[in-house]
Amino acid sequence: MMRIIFQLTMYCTAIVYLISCTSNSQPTNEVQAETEGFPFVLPKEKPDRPLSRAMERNYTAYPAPRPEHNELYSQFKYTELKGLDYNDGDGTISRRDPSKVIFANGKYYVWYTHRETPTPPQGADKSNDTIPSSDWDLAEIWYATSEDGFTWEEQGVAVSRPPKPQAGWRSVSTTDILVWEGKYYLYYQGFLEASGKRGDDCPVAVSYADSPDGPWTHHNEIVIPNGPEGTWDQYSIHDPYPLVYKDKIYLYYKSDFDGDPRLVRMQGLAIADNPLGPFEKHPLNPVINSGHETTLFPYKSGIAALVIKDGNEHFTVQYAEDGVNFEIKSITSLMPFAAGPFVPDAFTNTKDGRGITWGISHITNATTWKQNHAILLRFDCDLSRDVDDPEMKQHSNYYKPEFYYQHGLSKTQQERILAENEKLQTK
Ligand code: AAL
Repeated sequence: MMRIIFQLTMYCTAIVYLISCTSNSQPTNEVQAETEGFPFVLPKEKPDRPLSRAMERNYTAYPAPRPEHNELYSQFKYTELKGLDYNDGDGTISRRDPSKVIFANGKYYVWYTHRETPTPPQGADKSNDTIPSSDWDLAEIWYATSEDGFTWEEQGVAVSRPPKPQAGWRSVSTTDILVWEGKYYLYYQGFLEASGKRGDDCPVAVSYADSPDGPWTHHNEIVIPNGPEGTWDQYSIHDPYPLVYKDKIYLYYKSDFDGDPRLVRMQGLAIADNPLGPFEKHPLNPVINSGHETTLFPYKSGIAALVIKDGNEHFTVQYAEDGVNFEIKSITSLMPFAAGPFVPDAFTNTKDGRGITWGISHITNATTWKQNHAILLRFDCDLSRDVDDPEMKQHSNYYKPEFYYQHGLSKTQQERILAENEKLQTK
């Protein structure tokens, strides 16, 4: 009897031990995912576990789960250009909206809007044949060259205003360059009235040359016309920006729509086999829902875009595998306005775009609105697959107090706050 009791006790002990062992053992992977926290070391690949939408996106929407490893994330650094004079910033000389930078004849070239007028812009009502309405009214396209990208030598006019009534007789501005089969093409906004008279309305015109130093011949036809009445680009085609992609000319542009003063700015695409057209607008236009000026470059097998300043997706870098369907790849800050990057493979029809590291951008209202004019400056970044600059990948920016206080409240805002305070006190 004693023996039986002993054996039973042993069996029970073994069973209890087995049960306790099972409950203490490591759970399976699935159980682990549900019961344990997200790993301390950020996994490089998307972990096989339930993820919040934010974490899912962090692995699927961006090229890498952290900005340091994201080739399409960068900070932007700025340098004053040497060699360009602005009449002490009195508003009578303006340089703005630079083109892409190209390298030719052993130097860098950039083209831009150049205004030199007896007064700063005075608005549409006061404008006349010599007084500009806006900063880009009564302008010409000029160019400068440089050996290092920091010191620039202005070379003078590239494209002047053609005679009335040709597109651009009032002003030619906001140009960009295409090199195609050994020839050079400058696309630009061709104004037929002073900007601001009705809106900032214009179509796109083009001039061509055998050398980046010109002489430039006006092609006396509009190459990208405004859209039909009632469509998003019926009034303005701004910032024409050509690239060579998929054996064709992919020309991106921006339009203002929805009516002043609620202007919305988005970007479209027009494609051609020939630099002088015909350009066919993409049926999915607008293809970028934000931004202001156009800044794009071949990247891997697609096209990347800096989306700057306006819209829901401002201050993002985006990518379209097919040059059409853009998606956000990074969110950044202090982006260069009207950036014209140096894009070595802009016209090589590449399927392996390498990215960009610098270019020329502009700052508008460089002094005061009374002396309204813009200046050109250099930006640097690391949006390149061939450069690895960890400083450009930092994402905690430190700005001095002055920088913040420059972004102060307006008078109207101060008054609103005062009124709110008074309301509370008199309750
Ligand atoms: C720029 C560009 C176009 C607009 C005006 C001059 O930043 O978007 O060129 O017309 O502003």
